[in-house]
Amino acid sequence: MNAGKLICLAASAALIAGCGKNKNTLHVYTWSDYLAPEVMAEFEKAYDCKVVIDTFDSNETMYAKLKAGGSGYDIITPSSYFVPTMAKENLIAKLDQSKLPNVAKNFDPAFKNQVLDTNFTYNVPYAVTYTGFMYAKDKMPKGVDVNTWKVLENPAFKGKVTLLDDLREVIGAGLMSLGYSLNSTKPAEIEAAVKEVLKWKANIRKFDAESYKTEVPSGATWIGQGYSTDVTQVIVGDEDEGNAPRKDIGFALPKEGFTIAFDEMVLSSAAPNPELAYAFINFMYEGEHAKVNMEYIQGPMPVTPGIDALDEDFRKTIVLSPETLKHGQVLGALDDAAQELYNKAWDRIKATGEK
Ligand code: N2P
Repeated sequence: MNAGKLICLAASAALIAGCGKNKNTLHVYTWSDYLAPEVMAEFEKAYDCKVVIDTFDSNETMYAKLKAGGSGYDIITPSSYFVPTMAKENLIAKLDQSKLPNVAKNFDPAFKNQVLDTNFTYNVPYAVTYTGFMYAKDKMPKGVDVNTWKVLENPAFKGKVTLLDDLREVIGAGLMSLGYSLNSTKPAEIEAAVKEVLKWKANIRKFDAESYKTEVPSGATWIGQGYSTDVTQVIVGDEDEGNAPRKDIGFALPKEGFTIAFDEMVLSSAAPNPELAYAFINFMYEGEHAKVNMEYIQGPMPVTPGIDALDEDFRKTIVLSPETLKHGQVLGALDDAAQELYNKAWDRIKATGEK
């Protein structure tokens, strides 16, 4: 018997399950480029387990997969506004806060007004992203202001724009461009937002939530509606991956308003391994783990000791100032009637032909 086996036999029943080929596995379903590999490796070491990550590119894709019975996931990270829908459908379980001491201890109240449910009934805030434009600086014609949604109607960008394949982000952009609330439920405003987006359509190559990350850097796309974390990852580069920093890429937050959306760690009601899932959420709220994770995702997690440990210049880049945040709007949940209006509006935007 080797030493490893001996240690296993001496360990608790829970840990024995983690030995050898029957290793405990934690299945996480999340957005791409959104968990630091080194933090995952630490977790695997600490809990003698394996973390398996599957990714989705929109809340709708994630939801459709879960509804179709595709589960086996322990932790999922929907955006805040999507949590009530998942709870109503019994896809996720209420959280036992007593199993999450680090969350109670370390949640940073400075982020409170960006989080929808601060009771954390089903959700523990993971990270926040801001939606704006990733753009190629050298492709911007002289005098063009990219800090406005109106840039999308400029004929100079014909075929050179991508928007997210995400109905709340795109209809929300139309609403904010017109000075309405990101969360408007007024039919006339939603109708006006559809018209606004259709005005942009001549410039739009496609609706896609992933391709801008490579296409803006390659020059195929000049402006891509995108998430702050993804854009900053490209601008900063990643030495380990052989990606040089890209000073020629910019990120702009439109002055009429931009989306603030937290993604939440939620526990699947069908989680094969809930205890390991709790351990994971708690682990992510340790200061050092949060710090390393933020350095990888290039966005803030609401974990006070993690934020405090960041290099000051980096902290200033990812934690937006109150002045900048004033122009942001938190993406909120919709009731069924409003959701129906948005779904219909989205179908019209996606359908070809209508201008
Ligand atoms: C993907 C980040 C997506 C965040 N890297 C969506 N809120």
